[in-house]
Amino acid sequence: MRSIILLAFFSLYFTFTSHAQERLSSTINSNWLFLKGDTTQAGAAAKWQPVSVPHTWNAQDVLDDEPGYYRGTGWYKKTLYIPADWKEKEVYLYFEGAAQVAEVFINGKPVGKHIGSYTFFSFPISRFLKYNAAGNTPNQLVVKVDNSHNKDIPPLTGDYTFFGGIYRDVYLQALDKVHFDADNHATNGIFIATPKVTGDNAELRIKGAFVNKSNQKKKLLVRHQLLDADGNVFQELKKNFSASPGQKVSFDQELKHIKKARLWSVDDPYLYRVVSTISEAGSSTVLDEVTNPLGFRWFSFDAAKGFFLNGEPLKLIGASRHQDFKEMGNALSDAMHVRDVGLLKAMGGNFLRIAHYPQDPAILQACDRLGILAIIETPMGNHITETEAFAVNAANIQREMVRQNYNHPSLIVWSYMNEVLLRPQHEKGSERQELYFKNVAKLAQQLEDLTRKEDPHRYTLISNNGNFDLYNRTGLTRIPMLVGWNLYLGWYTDTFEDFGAYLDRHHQELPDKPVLVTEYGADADSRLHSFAPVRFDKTVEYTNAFHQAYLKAILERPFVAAGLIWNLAEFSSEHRVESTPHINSKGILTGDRKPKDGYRFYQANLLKDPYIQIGSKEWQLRTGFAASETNLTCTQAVVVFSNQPAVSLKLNGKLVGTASTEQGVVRFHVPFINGLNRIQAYASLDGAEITDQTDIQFDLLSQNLRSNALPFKTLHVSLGDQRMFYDEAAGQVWLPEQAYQPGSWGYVGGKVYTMENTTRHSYGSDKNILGTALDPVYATQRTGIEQFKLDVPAGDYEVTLHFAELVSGIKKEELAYNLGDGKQTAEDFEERVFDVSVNKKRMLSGLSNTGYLYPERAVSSKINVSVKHNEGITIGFKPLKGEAILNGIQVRKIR
Ligand code: GCB
Ligand code: CA
Repeated sequence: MRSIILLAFFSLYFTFTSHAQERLSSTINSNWLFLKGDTTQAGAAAKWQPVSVPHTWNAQDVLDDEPGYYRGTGWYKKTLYIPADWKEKEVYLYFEGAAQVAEVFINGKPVGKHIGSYTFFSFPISRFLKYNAAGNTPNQLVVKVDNSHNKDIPPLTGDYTFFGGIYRDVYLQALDKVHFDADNHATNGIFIATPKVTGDNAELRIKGAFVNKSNQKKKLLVRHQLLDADGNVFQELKKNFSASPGQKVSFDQELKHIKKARLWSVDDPYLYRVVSTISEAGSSTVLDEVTNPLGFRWFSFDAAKGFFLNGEPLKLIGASRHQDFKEMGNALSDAMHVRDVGLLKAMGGNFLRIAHYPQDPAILQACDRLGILAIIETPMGNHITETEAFAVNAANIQREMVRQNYNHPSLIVWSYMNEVLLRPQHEKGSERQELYFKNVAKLAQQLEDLTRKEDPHRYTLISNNGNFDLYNRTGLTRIPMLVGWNLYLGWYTDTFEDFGAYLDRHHQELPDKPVLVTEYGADADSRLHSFAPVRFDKTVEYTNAFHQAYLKAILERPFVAAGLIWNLAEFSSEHRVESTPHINSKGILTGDRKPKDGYRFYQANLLKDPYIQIGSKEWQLRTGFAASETNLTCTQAVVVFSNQPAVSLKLNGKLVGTASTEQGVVRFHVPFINGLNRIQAYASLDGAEITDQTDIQFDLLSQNLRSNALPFKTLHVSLGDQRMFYDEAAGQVWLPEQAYQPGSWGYVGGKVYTMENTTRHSYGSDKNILGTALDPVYATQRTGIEQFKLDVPAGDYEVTLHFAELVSGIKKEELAYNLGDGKQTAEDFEERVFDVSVNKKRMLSGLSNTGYLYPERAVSSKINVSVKHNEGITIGFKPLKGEAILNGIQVRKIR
């Protein structure tokens, strides 16, 4: 271990001595020690864990089923060895992010503090350091990080997990005494704008500052070279300055009439680089050098005609993105960030909303390079705190965001405040609440003014939830240059046909305000399917219909500048308590970035190259009932996504049909057979063909449980449910419930459980059912069930009964996605007690919600049944108090 550190140190040292002039910057991500807990634990006896950054202390918290995650203090420490000749340098520590308050100490002395989880920060540390003498001289770097809730630091609340830790890269930097300003909000001191670009003429303006920390007066040359993509000098700007010891010198240099600049666009994201150097006049020795991206493009938003890039109309279609990954929290490598931008590009998207906070620098770098336009926003949503401290923090974060991301040509919009009136504070309709609204608008105006002053070349935006009147009345639709609506009609409210009407209303009532749909989406649990989808069932099929309707409405309206899917990928939201607890499943990719049908749908609509993909490929095992004893097939839909006009489909080599695509979608009715079903989809393009293929296993069942053709094996039924649920790990498909028919199977009596006392629709209960990963089975229920009957042949069977006490809904005043804490008390539900018998034998006695049936917790019971003759299996439910319930049942023939 020690030798590795020494080696690392020596290589760093030699790199340095051989290029004495350059700014040195390298990550110090390895070999940290971490301690979770408060200060008293940070003493000598404490157990420090070796970690490397990026690191979050909440990675484990997101793996369990229990609600909540650690919000508190974590300590990091690391030993630093500083080369002896860095004495002549200015040394900095640079953090790309730490959540949410970080305090840095070196050798026991406080170096600085940073507030805010999502912006970069840096500190000059020379005066705290001990430099290597003969051997290595250790310096102790300690960082205290705290992600506790703090009423003065945005975000206060939100539908995402506020992971804590040093979750991005950390750099150690050594600068010459003469260097570009490194004390301006962790920027590199250079700010590049293209105030005016047209097809053949461009203007460039480079502002910034440098400092002379040496003890001599210096004559210096500042030079900016514009290099084209091949590294050739395209333009150059230079100027001489003289700087006294300690002086900071600002510059503002302009180049007008740049001819023949190659434009940056989404199809041709041509990038120049600006290499800025400082050297002593008359010397070739470079004292400092930094590089920034440059793209020549111009753009505008028009309230009637939408968005224009380089004078051409461009419908902006894309997605929002959170910065976490399945089971990893937010501590990701750069490669994982970059990959997401690539996935958006590969979808055919051209627009990214960096939501709900600034993200890793790799994101905008990738946008620049791949040709994805972007919105970036500060982390303020749902509500504000009406304190001076909150306003100051919000302004600081805003300023940091703008300065740190200023040079990216892909970035076109600064945003702040997401759905800031979602949780209006104070009593509804009270004067105090009106004052609160005024305070929100006042803060918005301050942030707006600040942003426009910082950057007059980009647009500003506030994103609102779908409460038109409130945002309008409080002035929030007038303050920013652009209005964003996050719309979930057909999901949280109304039907998706109402979506277009909402946009038309905006167009009518705010005809001068360009409008962007900054969010739209619906949960899709890839395990759930339905051939008769309904709102809130979280099936793939409902979400497909939702996206079809939304994309159509967006494309039909030229005044709508942009449509942004919520969300590119499923993300962590610890408070979520639905079919995939702790996860918001609106992503069109899974949390580990596998395509869902939503992604395929957009590919089929947006990609120009020939495209064909079979939908729901992840649904590899299907089940269904044979048409009859002699027709051993079961016809189910298979969806194909393609950008070709017509698509054909074969099943096991035989043509099923050819059909025209509509909105990139075709639905085939496929007669599945028992066993392997090879599905091939293809489209022919002049002479050639594009194809896709998938294998689906089909377990063909018979409704006649005594069928000879298809003898009974197993059955898995989710009660109170009309969906199919694929449990991949168990290799099982749960079927929808049905009423009992003689010769077959099903329930007798009772009704489907629906959540009461709620304004929102749910499918069964929308709570997290603890103790299981099969939430959809347990969250749906038949209440008041009398019997469940199966007319199985003689044999030995295993019957598993699944129960969960589902209680009430969320309180009425709770809003859309704030789903409460999942805790219920005894007053929330009525007592129930019931017995369960199997073939008249009492097997479960006095099952009650004051006993075994804890609220929202999975309970199952396995019973062996011997069926002698033709009596089949009858499970009887006898209520003693309240009603009996059943959530799921599985029956397996043993012999
Ligand atoms: C919204 C929020 C976003 C949520 C989303 C949802 O409006 O802006 O943070 O995640 O809705 O899924 O409910
Ligand atoms: Ca169920």
